[in-house]
Amino acid sequence: MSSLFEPVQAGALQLANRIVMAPLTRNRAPQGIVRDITVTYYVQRASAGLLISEGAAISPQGVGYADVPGLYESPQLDGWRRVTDAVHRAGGKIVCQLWHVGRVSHTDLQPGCAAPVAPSAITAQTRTVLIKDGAPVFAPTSVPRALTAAELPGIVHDFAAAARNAVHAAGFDGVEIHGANGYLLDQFLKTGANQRTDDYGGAIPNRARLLLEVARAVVDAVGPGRCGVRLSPVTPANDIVDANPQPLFDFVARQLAQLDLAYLHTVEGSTGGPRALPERPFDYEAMRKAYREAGGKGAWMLNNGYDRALAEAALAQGADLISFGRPFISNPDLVRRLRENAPLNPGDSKTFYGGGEKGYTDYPALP
Ligand code: 8OZ
Repeated sequence: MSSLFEPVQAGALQLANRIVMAPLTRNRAPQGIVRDITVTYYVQRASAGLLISEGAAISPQGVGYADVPGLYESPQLDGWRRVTDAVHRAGGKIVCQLWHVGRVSHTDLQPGCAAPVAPSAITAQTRTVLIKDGAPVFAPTSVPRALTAAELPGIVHDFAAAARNAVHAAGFDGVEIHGANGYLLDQFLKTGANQRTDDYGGAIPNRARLLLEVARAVVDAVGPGRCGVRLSPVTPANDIVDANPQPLFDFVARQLAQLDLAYLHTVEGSTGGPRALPERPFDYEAMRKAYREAGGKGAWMLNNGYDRALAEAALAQGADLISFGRPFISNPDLVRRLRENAPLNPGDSKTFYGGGEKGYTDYPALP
C-alpha cells in the first residue's frame, strides 16, 4: 500500500515522500532575480518530497508577468544557485519550471515593447499582472503575432539552453516543462489558439510537434530522468480550449512515454478551480494507461484541489505523486500537517502576487 509519506523514485530523483509543492507564481523577483526572501521561502517548504519552482522565463520573450524570475542571465542563475544550495542543505529536492507564456503577455513586458508571440494571431481573452508602485495591477493581454516556422527552432533552443542553465549553472535537480494553463506550448497543442496550416497546426501530431521537440531537446540537455512535463488537458485557464482533448492528450502521453522523463504532471479540471468540468469531460485514467502501455516509466503526478484523503485515494488508484499548490503558500510545514491531520493555515489571496515577506515567508509552522 503506497502512502503519501513514503519515499518514491521519480526518474533519477529519489524523493523522501510523495507530496510535491506545485509551481506557484509569486512575482517577487525584480529584474528576474530571486532575492533572499525567496531563499527563505523555498527552504521553509523543503520537507516536501519535491519542490517545483515558480515558472521561470526561458527568454525575455517568454515573460508574461511582472517580477517573475528568469533563467537566461547570469545574475538570475546566481540568485537561483542560492536557493538550490539552501534547499539541498535543508535535505530537499528542487526542479525548475521552464516557462514561455506565448500570447499571455503584454507589450510592456516584451523586449522593445513588441507584440507577444503565439501559434496564431488570436488574442487571449485574459489578463496579466503588471506591477505599478509595488502593487499588482491586472491588464488585458496584448494582441499577439504568429510565430513563423523559421522561429520555432529558436524557441526549442531557448528551452534547452534554460534547462542547461537550470541544472548545470543554477544547481537544480531537474526541470519541469510548462506545457499547461494556456501558455505557449499549450497554445500550440489546442485548436482554440492554433490555426496554423503548416507542420505545427492542424492534425494532432502537428499540434503536438513543438512540445515534443522541446521535450526531446530538454531531456538531451539535462540527462535521463531529470525532466518533468506539466499538462492541463481541459483547463480553461488563460482562455484556452481544445475541440477534442482526449485523443490529443492520449497521443501526447504515448509520445512522451518514449522519452526518459522524471514525471508527467497533470492538472485535473480547471487550474485552481473545480476538479471536474461537466462541459469538458476527460478520462485521466485513460491518459495514464496510454502512457504506461506505451512504456512510460516516469512518475505519475496529479494536481488540483487535493487534500490528504483525496491524495491517498489517488495513490491507491495508481498515481505516484500529488502536488499541492495553494496549501503550500500558507503552510510551510504542509507535509507535517498532513501527516498529523493538523489544521491548515488559511491563505490570503491579496498577497499571492507581488509584495515582500508578508504572505510569503511569515506563515507560521506548527510549534
Ligand atoms: C497565476 C498567476 C500567474 C501565473 C499558471 C504560471 O497558471 C501560472 C500563473 C498562475 O501556470
